[in-house]
Amino acid sequence: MDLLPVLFVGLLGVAAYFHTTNPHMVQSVRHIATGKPGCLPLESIGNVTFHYFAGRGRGEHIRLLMEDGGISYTETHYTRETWPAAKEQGLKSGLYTFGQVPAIETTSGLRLAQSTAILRHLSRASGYDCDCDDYSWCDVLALGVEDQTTKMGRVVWAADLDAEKRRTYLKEARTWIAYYEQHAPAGEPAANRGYFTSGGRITWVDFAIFNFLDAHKAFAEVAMEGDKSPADNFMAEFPRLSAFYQRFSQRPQVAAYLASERRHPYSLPKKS
Ligand SMILES: N[C@@H](CCC(=O)N[C@@H](CS)C(=O)NCC(=O)O)C(=O)O
Repeated sequence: MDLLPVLFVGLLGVAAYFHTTNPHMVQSVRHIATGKPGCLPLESIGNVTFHYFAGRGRGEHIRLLMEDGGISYTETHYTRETWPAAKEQGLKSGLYTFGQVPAIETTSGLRLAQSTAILRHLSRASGYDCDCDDYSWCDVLALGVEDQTTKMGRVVWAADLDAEKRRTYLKEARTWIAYYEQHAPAGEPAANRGYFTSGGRITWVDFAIFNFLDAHKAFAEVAMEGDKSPADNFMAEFPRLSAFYQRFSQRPQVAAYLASERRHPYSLPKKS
């Protein structure tokens, strides 16, 4: 019996086994195939229609990632007036799974709701996906952002929001922000090239964390009736996060977007 084909098939079997079980191998093969790093890279997703309101809110980290990643997108810019009909239509078509936005549609045929799911999915197509080793850690960091964002939302949207309530919220939010300070890149030059995961490159969680800090900063600084005291400069208490914030905002595409007219100004919800 000729042993060569047997040996060849055996080797193929061993390679296939490692290919499907070793995350490093899987990731390397996918990197070669798509040209993109990360655990689950995707081919291009085409152009994106971004369904959201004409405001920052839960859409801003997604916009930042699309801007930095060169994903071309158009927006719906819903308002209080246009939203009810859009909601009805989005529910009917199934695009708004829970009758809410953000949601995206892509020319490659993808339809997706939920801001974190959208951010994670777009990251796979733009090379910002986390490495397989960091996959769950990225979820931990992003879900922590989500938890505190929900708490902030309750304060920001409360009908009785005033300067005192803002002060109290920001005082309490420091506990949560401090957890991110502990995990922020440190050292000189900053470890991990200044980003939150171990791979030495930017990933989608950096967008979520930057936006989380930026939303708190904007809330702390926005003018509020009857508040003459200086803005709460909470970021000064977090040196690693401040360095991360600076570094992130200086990324060329991010800096261009932050200074552009495409960026919606920050404003508190109107009291009706
Ligand atoms: N967990 C969702 C929350 C989405 C959400 O609360 N969307 C709000 C705007 S920020 C919305 O669509 N509100 C209008 C409505 O519920 O009718 C996400 O992160 O996408």
